[in-house]
Amino acid sequence: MKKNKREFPKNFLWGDAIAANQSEGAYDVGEKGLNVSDINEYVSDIPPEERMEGEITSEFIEKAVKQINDGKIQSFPKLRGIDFYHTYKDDLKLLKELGLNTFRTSINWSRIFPNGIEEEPNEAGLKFYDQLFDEILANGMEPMITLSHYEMPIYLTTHYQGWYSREVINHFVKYCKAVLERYKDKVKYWIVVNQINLITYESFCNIGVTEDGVENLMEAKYQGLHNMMVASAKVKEAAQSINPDFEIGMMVFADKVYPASTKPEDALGTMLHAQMEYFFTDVLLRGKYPNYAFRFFEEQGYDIKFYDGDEEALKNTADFLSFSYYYTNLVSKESNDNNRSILPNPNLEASPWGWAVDPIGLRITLNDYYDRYQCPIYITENGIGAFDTLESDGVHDDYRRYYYEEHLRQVKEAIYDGVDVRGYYAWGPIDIVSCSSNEMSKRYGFIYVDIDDYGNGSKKRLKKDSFAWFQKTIQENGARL
Ligand code: BGP
Repeated sequence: MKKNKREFPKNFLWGDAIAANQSEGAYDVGEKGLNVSDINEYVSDIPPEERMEGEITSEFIEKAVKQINDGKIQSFPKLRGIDFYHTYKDDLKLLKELGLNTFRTSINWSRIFPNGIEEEPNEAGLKFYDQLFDEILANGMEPMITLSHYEMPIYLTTHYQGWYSREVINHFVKYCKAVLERYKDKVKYWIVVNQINLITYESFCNIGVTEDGVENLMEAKYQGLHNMMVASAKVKEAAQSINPDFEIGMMVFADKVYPASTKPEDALGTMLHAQMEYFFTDVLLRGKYPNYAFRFFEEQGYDIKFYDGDEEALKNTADFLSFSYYYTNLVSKESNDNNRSILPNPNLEASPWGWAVDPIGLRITLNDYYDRYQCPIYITENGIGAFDTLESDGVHDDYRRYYYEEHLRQVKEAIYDGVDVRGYYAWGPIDIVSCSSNEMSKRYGFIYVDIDDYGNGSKKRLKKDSFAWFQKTIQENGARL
């Protein structure tokens, strides 16, 4: 009888992930345009658990753009990031020392097409990524590159309503073709859209739809997501003819939920919630809308328009599934009725931002996805954001080591279960600006970066205690986990 191995495969990808918009800074260098993340403001006087991106109006966008153009940039941390645009050589050296054999980042769409609508790509932007990818490769890491990680040019949101507009599909495909062609000999692994399923929060950065001029915002967002999925499938088709060896992946935020009680009604609510999370993986990995989605849209009163050629385009399915995993939640019948919201799990500890720590949930998630799709899986984000304290003798982040140890143990269990996990990317190896709360204080790195929420600090990099632990874990290929 065949036996599954309780060990990480020899060619396992040990990686770390960041995104251009949270790290590069240099917002006005090389003719870059502003993007959807650049205008995210850091607001200090709200509690951590409420610091999640809400809806954004065009009034807010106009005000933010004006402030930025007037040079009042202090409260927009993503304009600064950690200055990775200028420090990437030294930062990558540290990541090489950490022992990574792969590194994930994104191409900042607005560096390549500053407004999104130009005919030709911006050479200065293309050159930057030539140098960055060369450096990643020179440090012995396989690049895994995200084409869209919340970096849509802001112009496409103010003039087109983001992904709600069909024209944005063409602009996105044009951008993707330009970079796939340019980097075809440097990058093999691509993720088309980061966390494509985020519809309730981080949704402006994901979909770029504002409340203005749309009758029903949720319907417009689902239409935007439909357009994004069609675009993703078109990019897959184009990529295949640019380089047949490309591996083109899709990515979701793994929103694992458990029933809030043993009541069958809550189990049903959980199933319905999970279905509309699977919706995105079902479409992009199976090539068509699942039947349950039609009932959901009908009951919500959303009319999602399919255009000529959409059904055919969606048949270009992704080569692999990748997901981010941070926490799990509970669902009851009522919470699901009430706009599919989620409830905290009293059995789990949560971070100050309310993200429940649930390593076992990662094993369950891996098995669920693999049972459903039977395709290669990459965990492209997993990590814990914390308030780290810089002491005179360093940052003692035992909680981070504990988090990774427990989660990686569950990855190993899933491998023993027979799941085809090909890679694991910790989020993020080096402190960067938080995606959802736009602060530096929510730190994820194995490397501390001396910058505060307002951009003050020496920018110095310093290894935290968890650095040595992760380095050893990679060296041993996870043998001691
Ligand atoms: C995901 C995003 C990342 C990242 C991570 C952690 O949603 O893809 O960009 O930042 O979450 O989130 P946060 O930075 O909000 O803690």
